[in-house]
Amino acid sequence: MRIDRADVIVTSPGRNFVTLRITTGDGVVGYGDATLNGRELSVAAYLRDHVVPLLIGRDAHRIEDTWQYLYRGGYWRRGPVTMAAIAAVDTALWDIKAKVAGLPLYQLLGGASRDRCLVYGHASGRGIPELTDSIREHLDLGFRAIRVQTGVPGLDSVYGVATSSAAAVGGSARYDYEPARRAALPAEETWDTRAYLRHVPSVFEAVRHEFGPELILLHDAHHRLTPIQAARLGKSLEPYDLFWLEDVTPAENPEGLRLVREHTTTPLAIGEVFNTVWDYQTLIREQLIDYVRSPVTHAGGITGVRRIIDYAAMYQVKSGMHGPTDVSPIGLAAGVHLGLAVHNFGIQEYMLHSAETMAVFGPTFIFDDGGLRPGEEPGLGIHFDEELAARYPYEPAYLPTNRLRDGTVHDW
Ligand code: KDG
Ligand code: MG
Repeated sequence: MRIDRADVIVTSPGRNFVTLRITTGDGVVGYGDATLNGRELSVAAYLRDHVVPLLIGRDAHRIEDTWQYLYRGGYWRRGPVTMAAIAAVDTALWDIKAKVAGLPLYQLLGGASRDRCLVYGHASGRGIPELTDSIREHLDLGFRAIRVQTGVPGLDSVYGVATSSAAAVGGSARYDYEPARRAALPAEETWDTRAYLRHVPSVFEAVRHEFGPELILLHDAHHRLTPIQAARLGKSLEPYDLFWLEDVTPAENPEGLRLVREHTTTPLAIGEVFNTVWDYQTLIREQLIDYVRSPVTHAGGITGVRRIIDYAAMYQVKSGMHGPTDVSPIGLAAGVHLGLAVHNFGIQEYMLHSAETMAVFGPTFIFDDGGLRPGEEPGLGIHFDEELAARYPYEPAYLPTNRLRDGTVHDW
């Protein structure tokens, strides 16, 4: 079964997405997600100019060989652009293989290990009353696990906090947080670590007081702390029993998590910006983390992320795949198939795509009972509407940047 065509589609139904469509000689079509938030066109060019020509004529069934060929054969390994491009090829080939087999993809990955993948949604508020409303709205939607982010007194805008509440937006519009803003240049935010560290424990105290001990709560520190600051945060949040505390320190310093681990029993998640199993080697082997965050889209596809999750399993570390709106419904569907199959699934992030996005991608996954199920159609379960996609051309959009009060650039 030879690959006949591979096409890169950039569409922007509310936000930008990069999709790879692979077509075999006998007309089987597979889709993969290659969206890299704020750097979309770099992956589109990498695919179009350097990967698509290598795919034509290859056997579509040779997924592992194609993965190794693109990974090792490129010489310039790893990195977000390369690994998002490989992810798209890998996902599209798994989609094709499952369609040819006449089975939903999770069946080829070993079959279901559970009924559904538990998901967490994003609640946020500029202050506690808005946050409380947002948590209630998520509970009404059926979420059983909720990420909590709030404004910090003295800071105008903070990562993870929606600028308008559900009541203000209404209808089918998304009201949770969308980090990339459509503009020619990135927005700049101001950050104050001391103000943040003082404020966050009081937020979780208020949330536990209002919602009780059962509700599953998570929090994302978004790479901004030093190890000792992260240790203090983890310790101060212990009374509120978090499911996880995410990305406390930047990705470049994995050893820093040793210090964090020595000081706190709050579970730690990391890895949404990691691309390969090797990025996790120290963290998993030394049991410095509890959840691996790589999604299929950014770490080499089903093949790459399966390697990470299988390695993590040896150390009782579980999956917690990234699922923001910048992972397209294709990437999310792939994560749900994989999550349903692996034994050491932990939780899946589910940030809800807009109605426009869902209309373009047509995913068959089902959200019910606090979890996602992939559906039973052969393949990934994606009905991509190319005519509709063409009506939404690319628009520049960037993630914000961050500066300390004295003007120093800080991790965002
Ligand atoms: O593109 C970057 C976002 O996906 C990221 O900021 C979201 O941290 C994030 C999360 O946990 O969803
Ligand atoms: Mg995160």
